[in-house]
Amino acid sequence: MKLYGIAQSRAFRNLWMLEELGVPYEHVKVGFQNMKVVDPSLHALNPNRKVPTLDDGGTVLFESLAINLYLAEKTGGPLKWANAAEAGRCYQWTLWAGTEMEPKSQAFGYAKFMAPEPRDPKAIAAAAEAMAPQLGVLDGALAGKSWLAADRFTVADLNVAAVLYRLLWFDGLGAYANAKAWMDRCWGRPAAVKARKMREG
Ligand SMILES: N[C@@H](CCC(=O)N[C@@H](CS)C(=O)NCC(=O)O)C(=O)O
Repeated sequence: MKLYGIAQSRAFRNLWMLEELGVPYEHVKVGFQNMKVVDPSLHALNPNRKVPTLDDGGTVLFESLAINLYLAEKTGGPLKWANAAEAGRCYQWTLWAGTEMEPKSQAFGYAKFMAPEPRDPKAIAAAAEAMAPQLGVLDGALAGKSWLAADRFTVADLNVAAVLYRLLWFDGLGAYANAKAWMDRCWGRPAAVKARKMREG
């Protein structure tokens, strides 16, 4: 199994998943030039010309969060749904992460870490404020619960937490006590710590 994409890209989400599952894989560290992937071998695999891309013995997939659902389905174990209701919640939270949350968390990450310097504190505050509805939903879903889709950590938790990576540097997360405690649980896992080391050094 080959995973294409440097750890500083969304491939990070799949590195975390692969480390959770403990399956053997080859990490092909395809990077960027001016924010574009220029490696022709990647272009041949993925018409979007983006990372991550997974090649599992000829099963070639793009979309980081879908790759994690595939890895859960293929490998099984506690990160996979155990019944239809858990499956529904894993798909629900994964799609929520990609559609409702990611545009907001990406905007926050851009304002805080990637916008040209000097970075505008007002833009950072506005991006943080824009996340409030979604963080409220997440916080409410976690009231009285440790995990999103089941009574254990699953791919749903991993996909949502991974989309919230930049919020590890969001001071305001403390206002959402359930979500903050859940983030701490997710990111305290040994596989998460290992994936962060790959990304952050
Ligand atoms: N929705 C896709 C987004 C993939 C994506 O935008 N990847 C970035 C790196 S994190 C990329 O390859 N960008 C190159 C480009 O936009 O040309 C996913 O989650 O996998």
